[in-house]
Amino acid sequence: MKAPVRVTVTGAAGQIGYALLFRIASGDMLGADQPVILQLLDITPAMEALEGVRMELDDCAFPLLAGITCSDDPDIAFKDSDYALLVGARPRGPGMERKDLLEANAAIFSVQGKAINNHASRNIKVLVVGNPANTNALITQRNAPDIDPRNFTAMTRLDHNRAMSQLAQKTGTTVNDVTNMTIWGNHSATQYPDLFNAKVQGKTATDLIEQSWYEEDFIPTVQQRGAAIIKARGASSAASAANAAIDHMNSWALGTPEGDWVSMGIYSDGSYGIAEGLIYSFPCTCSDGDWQIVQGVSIGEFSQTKMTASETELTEERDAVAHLLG
Ligand code: NAX
Repeated sequence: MKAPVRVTVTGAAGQIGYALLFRIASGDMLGADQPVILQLLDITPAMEALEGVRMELDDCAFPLLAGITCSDDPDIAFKDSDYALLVGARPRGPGMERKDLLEANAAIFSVQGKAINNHASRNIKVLVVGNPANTNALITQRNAPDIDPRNFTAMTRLDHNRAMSQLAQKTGTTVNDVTNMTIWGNHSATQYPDLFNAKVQGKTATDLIEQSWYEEDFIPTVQQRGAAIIKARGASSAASAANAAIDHMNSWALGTPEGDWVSMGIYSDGSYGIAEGLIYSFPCTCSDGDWQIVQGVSIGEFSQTKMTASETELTEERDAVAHLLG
């Protein structure tokens, strides 16, 4: 058995946390041979609820769970952390403008970035789930200057998985037949799910569906799926978001299958003309615990317009929180 690794989860007392922690502890994220120590962070008023989650984790008697700490102090929760899933965020309150939301979250993620910089493993892999995920990841990264910017990522895997299911259902196949899906850009309504490069049983997806379905049905369905779930369930997606976080970390740590790729919000190196330093979702392959942007994906005019619109939105978000970027 390997030595345990430390996994920090923030917002651990929330609904995504509840769907996430048990799967990390059972080995779904890092494999059945990798023990984990969970370092759970939430805010002070949530400590009692978090204690209840800890009791339930204990009661599962997970063989891979080598320890649990609960804290409201980021300096403790990020100590020597090898993996961090930043789920806790400030939700949009009544009357709150988008700028207020960005600012409230920027304050949280700048504190956590500093705690990571000061206390975490130098090789920590960070996934930001809490919204606005890409910009929160940017703020975290910029406040952790001693850590490689490649180690900070944002989650677009839920959008990726949603797009795979929608395409499989439309083409009468299963998700096992769908490969090479890409979500470009921001985890927001400007995200662009790309079917020109996606494949179904090895065939180009856009050859199998009508352009009108793609533009009028598929793209809005994927972009608005979160809102549809809130409307139906009366609460935002939790189990599927937790599942996507598990998938993201699993791909990053253990690799992607030959010939396929995944979508990850990562530090742009300028590939595809996207401004360097933005956290932008690209098609990525992973191996040896590292990601690479897939190069040479074909981009037509339709794709380019949508990719640029999402880049513009991310640039505006970045500029709105410029004073907190460290
Ligand atoms: P909940 O409100 O159920 O839980 C959030 C938890 O975070 C609470 O326990 C709260 O006390 C805690 N928290 C707040 N501020 C904190 C801080 N400074 N430090 C530590 N913990 C803190 O929300 P939940 O449904 O779990 O969603 C969490 C976040 O995920 C939200 O920002 C949500 O918008 C985002 N999502 C992101 C998705 C993605 O694809 N990237 C999809 C799902 C989800 O909507």
